[in-house]
Amino acid sequence: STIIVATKNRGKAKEFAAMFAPLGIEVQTLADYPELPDIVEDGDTFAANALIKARAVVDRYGIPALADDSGLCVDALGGAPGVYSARYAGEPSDDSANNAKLIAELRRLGSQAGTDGQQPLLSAARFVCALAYVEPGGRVLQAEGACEGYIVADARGLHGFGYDPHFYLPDFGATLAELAPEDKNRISHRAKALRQLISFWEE
Ligand code: ITT
Ligand code: NA
Repeated sequence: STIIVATKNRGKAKEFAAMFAPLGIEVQTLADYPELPDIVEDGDTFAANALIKARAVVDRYGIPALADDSGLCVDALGGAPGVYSARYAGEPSDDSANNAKLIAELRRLGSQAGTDGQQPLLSAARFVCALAYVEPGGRVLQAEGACEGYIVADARGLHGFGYDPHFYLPDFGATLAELAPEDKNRISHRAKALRQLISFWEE
């Protein structure tokens, strides 16, 4: 079978494709539906934005859709960039500009949250992922997952996307971008949210 994930983010698309593959589910994304107008994500929460994105696809095409709204919440920044993670450094969204702004803000504040071995940690942080699955009849399933870690100044690793090179996991002694994709897809905010969603599906 096939599922439509209402995303234009290639990093997310790749992770969903990998996580759904063992279930025999193929992923389509908005790249396969280019005529859909840009969706205005003006919700206050990840959950609200995920619902907005899923509903836009259901309303337009009359097919079930899954949407992911996610981002990085940094303690020393009072939870920022949060729902603004994609456009932290302005629009259009640009991962390297967002990462540069994140580190510049933490440096400006002189933020420190200790060290892990030799690795200086700038702040505790978490990734959050909200998922919304909406059916044409109106049935809605929502799930959420988080992944705890620390922000580090030096970018490390080539896997993943977005803020991954600056997101350090003490348990692995590595950033999310240094983990093999299959490891990220076991422990990430997105993986946790998807496992929860699947458990709701099975009920
Ligand atoms: P869609 O709305 O089309 O899905 P988007 O990139 O605009 O794509 P969001 O509004 O949910 O998606 O913004 C999420 C931002 O948070 C994204 O730009 C990433 O930089 C960051 N992010 C989310 N999950 C991440 C992850 O697993 N690793 C690194 N950064 C992540
Ligand atoms: Na968003």
